[in-house]
Amino acid sequence: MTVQDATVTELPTLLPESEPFRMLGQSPPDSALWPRLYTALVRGRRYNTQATTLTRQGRLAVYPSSTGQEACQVAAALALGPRDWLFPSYRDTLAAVTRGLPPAAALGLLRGDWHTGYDPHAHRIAPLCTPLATQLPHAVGLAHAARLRGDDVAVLGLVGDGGTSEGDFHEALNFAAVWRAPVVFLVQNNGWAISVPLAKQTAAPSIAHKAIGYGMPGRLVDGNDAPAVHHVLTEALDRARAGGGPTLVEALTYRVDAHTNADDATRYRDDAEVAAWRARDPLPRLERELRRHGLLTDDAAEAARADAEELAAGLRAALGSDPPLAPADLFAHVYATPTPQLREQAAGFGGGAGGAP
Ligand SMILES: Cc1ncc(C[n+]2csc(CCOP(=O)(O)OP(=O)(O)O)c2C)c(N)n1
Ligand SMILES: [Mg+2]
Repeated sequence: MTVQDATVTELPTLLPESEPFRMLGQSPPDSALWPRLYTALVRGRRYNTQATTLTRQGRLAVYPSSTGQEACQVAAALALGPRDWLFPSYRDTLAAVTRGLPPAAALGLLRGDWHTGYDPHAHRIAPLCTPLATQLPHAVGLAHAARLRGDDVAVLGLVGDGGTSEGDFHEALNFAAVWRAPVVFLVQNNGWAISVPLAKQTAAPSIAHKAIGYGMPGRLVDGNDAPAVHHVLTEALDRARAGGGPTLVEALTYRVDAHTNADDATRYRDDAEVAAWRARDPLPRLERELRRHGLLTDDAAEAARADAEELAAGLRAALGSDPPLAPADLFAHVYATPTPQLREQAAGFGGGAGGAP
């Protein structure tokens, strides 16, 4: 086969959709999965509002809310099998919680703890990653190692639209395709990288199109349609596990809140834009569809709300008390063999000779 033949015969299967893939209002509902997605969305929305409130009370240092993006978060978590791995960014605490991480543990890092706050191996969730896109080469490495060992594991790496401009994104996708690593990349394209709009980030027709250059399929999906995101990710993860290699998925969504509680989004975006996206809120969209098909009763909706309130109360209780701290930890893990200066400082600190904070 010549290069030209390959282009003609294989490109159509690689090209992403021109319109985002959707299921709400278009596909018959899955009566087991869709209500499950709904309950997770209700919990997710409450988790986001509660965590943001905790920043205002000084109980949490910072919180990058995923309000508006919950469909991506819960669909990502629920598409993974128990043996799979999740590689989240700082905005993906909700995906981690939906995967089963205790809600307060997911906030350890954002609370200012010096370590991740949970055991990544126990939960198969890598540490929430703040340096943009650096989680992706790690995701590929784990996926490639699993494949070499013959482990039946797929890996899902999450990244934002801004993160796709990083070298790590390129390196991760390039190696993933060359090695046919069992990894799926989910770009949550929320249109903004803090105050930088997508138009200043890339001139590509879509982020999903970038897949073609790496030699993997690209999918474009409505990121506010939880069943659609779940469907596309499940398909890609199954393909990865079956040895079919990586997939790049772009989910179109919107961050309704500011970048974090420390950001003022009114300085760079219009209220009209936010209002337009609020009208596409993933939660009422799924709720309407479930009710239309008789898959959600008032009692079930109330039970979901009560469950979400319980989650929020648990979070308040967990973050309302100060964690026990060992001040000498400041000196641990700095060097394998502490320097004389560190030893001196540690001794002064312990003795209270001007070293105490
Ligand atoms: C390597 C690196 N450069 C810069 C930053 C500062 N920074 C933090 S968030 C952010 C914007 C990221 O936008 P995007 O990838 O779209 O994710 P979103 O916040 O929208 O979820 C930037 C530039 C960083 N964390 N890491
Ligand atoms: Mg973004």
